[in-house]
Amino acid sequence: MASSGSADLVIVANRLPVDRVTLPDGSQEWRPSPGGLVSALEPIMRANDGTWIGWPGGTDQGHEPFDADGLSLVPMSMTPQEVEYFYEGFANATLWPLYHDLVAKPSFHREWWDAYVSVNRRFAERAAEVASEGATVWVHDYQMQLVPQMLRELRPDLRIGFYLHIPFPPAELFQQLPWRRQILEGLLGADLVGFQLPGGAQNFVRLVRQRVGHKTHRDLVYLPDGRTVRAAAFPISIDTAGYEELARSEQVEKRSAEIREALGNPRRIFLGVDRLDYTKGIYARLRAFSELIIDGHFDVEDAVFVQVATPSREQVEQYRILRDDIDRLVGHINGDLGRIGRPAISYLHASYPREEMAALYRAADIMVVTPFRDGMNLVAKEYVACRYDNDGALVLSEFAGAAEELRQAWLINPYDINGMKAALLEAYEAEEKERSRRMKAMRKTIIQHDVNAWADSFLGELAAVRPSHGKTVRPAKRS
Ligand code: GDG
Repeated sequence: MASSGSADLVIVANRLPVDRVTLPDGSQEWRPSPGGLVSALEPIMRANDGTWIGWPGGTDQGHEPFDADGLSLVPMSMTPQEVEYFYEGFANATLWPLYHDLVAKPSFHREWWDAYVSVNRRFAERAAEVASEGATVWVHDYQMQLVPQMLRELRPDLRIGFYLHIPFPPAELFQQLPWRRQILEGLLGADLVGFQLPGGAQNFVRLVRQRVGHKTHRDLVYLPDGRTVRAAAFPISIDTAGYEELARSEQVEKRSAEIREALGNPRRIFLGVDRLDYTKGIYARLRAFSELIIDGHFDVEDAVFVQVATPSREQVEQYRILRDDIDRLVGHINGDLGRIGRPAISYLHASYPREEMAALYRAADIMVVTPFRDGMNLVAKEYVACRYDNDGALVLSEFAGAAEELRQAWLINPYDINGMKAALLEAYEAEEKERSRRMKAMRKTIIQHDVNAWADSFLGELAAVRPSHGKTVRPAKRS
């Protein structure tokens, strides 16, 4: 057994919650990249002397552990070849499309798999070094699926949880993976395996029974060594109160009015916010919107579409192809339908601060979220959190995890362009009373199920899986 460190709670994720940025004078510093996950885990990290292990991006070597704002961070280096084989390759060109219903074709390469194994091993070894005796280690997402088993072999004293942020595919698709058994065994190193939806947990248990041959009963897997692994759904959420507070700020209110003004004060503003990813259905939604103009339902004076597409995974070929496709489509639509000073689509290929996102959510009358497959989709929840006025309409794909909770959205099938057009038009024409009825109900859901409830529920269940084992994670002190 490796000698133990001092952290009672260890988070293992592909990325650290900070980015390495180069300043104008050439010097470098760490800058927090505050996402939902960090704000959810931060209070628990503080209450438990937690440590976060992850890659800070880039290929600099020899990073040292450091503290940022009281959080203890352990940066993991990657070589250029690991970035290519492990990150861009196996994680984002094999697993990502395979786990998203084959929206794109996954590539299988043996040397990518080898890099996946060795990077997972390095992360597991580092976690084994920093975790204290009986500590809790929470491993995150599809890039790290072998870590639970590798870590268990090094440190059987640990309580290990794993959470998958993306969908877990049905057996019919997962079966294609040449290394399917290794991935299942990797995950079985955890005491609790968490998924966004019950369907993902069921797919996993069924595959374990069929492919690994372990006995299972409902959400439990019985291993030959006497351990029990539980697989269950923990739908992730957002810092609802934090978003609402931001949305209510004077600065955001002012900026949201400026955005409407800059767009020419149209009657309705449609909005899309996504990483530029082929799973998000950006192309189909822009086509649907443009066809509503062509069909004469409204004009560019009545309605415009703002699409924020945050740059993502730009070294991966399918993402470059997607970017070109969207560039061409937007050019085409604006060329055909726009007027001077009035493009039909305002397309922004950029990343913005959180305040700007909140201002956009405030300015948008119709939020359009149309993924072909999405684990949850936090954008949908963020929009609802910002609509404290109980106004605004959400058009949401049935294939986003969020659709299981946000039942009052205008639900659509993104493969059905006519159906999507009909829903966009309905949302466009909806009376205030109807919008408010739906928004109120959705707000109630996300106020109750926020990201703190998510983290508490996962860690609570993890402690319950093996109650007699390990230390108990102290609850966060929240105001
Ligand atoms: C994965 C799963 C699951 C986007 N552009 C900017 C920006 N964002 C923020 C959004 C939101 C987050 O990024 C995106 O989260 P999503 O959930 O929508 O999608 P993925 O990135 O694919 O996330 C997904 C999630 O993990 C969590 O488990 O829901 O299904 O695919 O928070 O606001 N934020 C800022 N500027 C931007 O330009 N500040």
